[in-house]
Amino acid sequence: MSAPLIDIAVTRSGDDLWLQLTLAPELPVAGSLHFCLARYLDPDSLSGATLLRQVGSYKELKLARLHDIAFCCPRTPMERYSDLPQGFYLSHPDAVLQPLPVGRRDLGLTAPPPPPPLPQVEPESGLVPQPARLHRLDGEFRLPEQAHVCAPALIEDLLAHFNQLTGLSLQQDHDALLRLELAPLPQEAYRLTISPSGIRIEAGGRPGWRHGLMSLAQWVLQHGESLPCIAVEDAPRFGFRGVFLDCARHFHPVATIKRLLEQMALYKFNRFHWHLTDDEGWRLEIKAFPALTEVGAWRGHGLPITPQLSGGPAPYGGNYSQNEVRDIVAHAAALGITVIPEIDIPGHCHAAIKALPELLVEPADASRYRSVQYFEDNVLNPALPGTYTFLERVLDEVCALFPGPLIHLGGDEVPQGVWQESPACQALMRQHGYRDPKELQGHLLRHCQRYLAGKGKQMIGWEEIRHGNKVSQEAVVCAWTRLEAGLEAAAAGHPVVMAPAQHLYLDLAWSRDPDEPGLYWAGTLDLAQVYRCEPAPADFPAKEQILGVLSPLWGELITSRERLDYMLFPRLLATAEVAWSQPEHKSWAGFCARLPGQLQILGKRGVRYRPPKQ
Ligand code: TNX
Repeated sequence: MSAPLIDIAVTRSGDDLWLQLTLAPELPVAGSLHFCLARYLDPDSLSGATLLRQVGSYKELKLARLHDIAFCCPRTPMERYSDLPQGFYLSHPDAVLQPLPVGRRDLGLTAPPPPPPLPQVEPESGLVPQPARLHRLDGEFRLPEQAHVCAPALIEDLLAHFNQLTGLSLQQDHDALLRLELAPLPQEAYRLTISPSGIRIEAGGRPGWRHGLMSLAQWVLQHGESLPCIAVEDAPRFGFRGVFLDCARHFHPVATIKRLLEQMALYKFNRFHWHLTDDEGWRLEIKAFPALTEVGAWRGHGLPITPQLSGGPAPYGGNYSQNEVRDIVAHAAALGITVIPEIDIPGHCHAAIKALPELLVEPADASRYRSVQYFEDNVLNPALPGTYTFLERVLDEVCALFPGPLIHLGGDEVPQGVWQESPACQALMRQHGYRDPKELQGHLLRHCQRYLAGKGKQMIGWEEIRHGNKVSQEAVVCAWTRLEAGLEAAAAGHPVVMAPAQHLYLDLAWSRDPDEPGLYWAGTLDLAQVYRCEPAPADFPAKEQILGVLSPLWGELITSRERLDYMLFPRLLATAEVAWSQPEHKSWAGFCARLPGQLQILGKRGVRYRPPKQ
């Protein structure tokens, strides 16, 4: 570690937060100090420097020959170490950049009392998610490393994944010990029987066989070659069992995504919601607009997109080429997973706007707004022809790349005040008799919904796509602020995916311990809280509108694969059970008993899960 050059101290005054930054005496205090902090810095409160720029989490302060700087972030708590500012550097007038290692970081926090421990239960081998029925049978079956499998169809790819997970080398051939058979069962249902004479998996086709093989893989990974005999009958509660990964805030390489897809298949997830664009980065290659990734995928000192989040002067970013996307889509398909791409519009578009200002900016627009994450130029303008050119060309390529039926268009967190001083928007509102600027959002999304429909695709979006009341009922709504938003959308006739932050946002911190990284705007999330999620209450009349559940991992703090594993596991196992198992088959104590066996599987596969301590 290099010697610290900056100290940070944090104090609270009522609801407000004050930060003091102390630069080491040997530093020349001329030029600018740059850092990232996901809070709004009140410019009027600043002493010891002046604010030059504030864009999202990025701040640039002009130094005033003083070593002590202080400022206030109104009404925003700072309750854990992952909230602290990061990526400090100085830029001097002669353009030299100097990273500043941080020393003392004083949050003045005391750890809260530890949460209740997990229930004391005898560990037992089992499956996650819990199947509808699992009976122990007498005897054992020895599965040799090189057994044969017979099936009424080619299943080499299913076996390849099974072999990769278990380390066995099963092959499709005659004289089989493992038989896959067709049976008149629903899509994803399966029966798995391990008897002393062999193994049989019955299903209506590949989805069911795959799930049966995944259950078998979990059994093999817990028992080795001598498998206790069992009979499993199983079928999912929901058809939509999704995991969401934000690759915009921090970029994750293709290998990390493939690895996540493999873990998802092991726990019977079947939808991967891929968040590809946001304020801090545009990750998808679009041939019609190379600038989207050449400019929009990179942030750093002196670039059109400033440093963000974890910050620092060096260029940071990356994008997925269309070939890489096809590779990921094919890998997912082979694992029974459909990829749902998200192009987040009209808000969360800072990176796109910086990449294509000539198409996306109306020079005469004098509207003033600030997004939840402190961007002041991150919303597309629904009255500009360029917006439609941009979206249609992007959607053309997105639809060609992603064969699944659903395309996610975001729709979330459009800030107040946007469009109000835009002459083009005012004219559009007059033309259509719109009274509320929210109708402009509906206007744009309805256009996109129809455009997608013309290509045989269905729109899906966050709960705010209902704002302005223009998008039709066919649009799938993802409820995120609270469960009730999903129930309301379902009652209004939309198909709904439940992703209530209070239960399923895996970017939330595990506990109130200030050392636990994570966000906490919707509380903290221990394993029990995830497990308790009930996405379709028994007495809710429009239950059939609820397609299933989605567990999001937003990426503001996901700077590495280790952090990704830590936030996801083992919480994702609880989500898997929420998505797959009928409420009457769920049991918190039962889940805790099956957990040690599963953690062993994760450990063997190199997953850096958070050891359960609640
Ligand atoms: C809300 S959920 C957001 C994201 C953030 C997330 C952090 C949603 C549709 N929008 O932009 O990353 O909270 O938890």
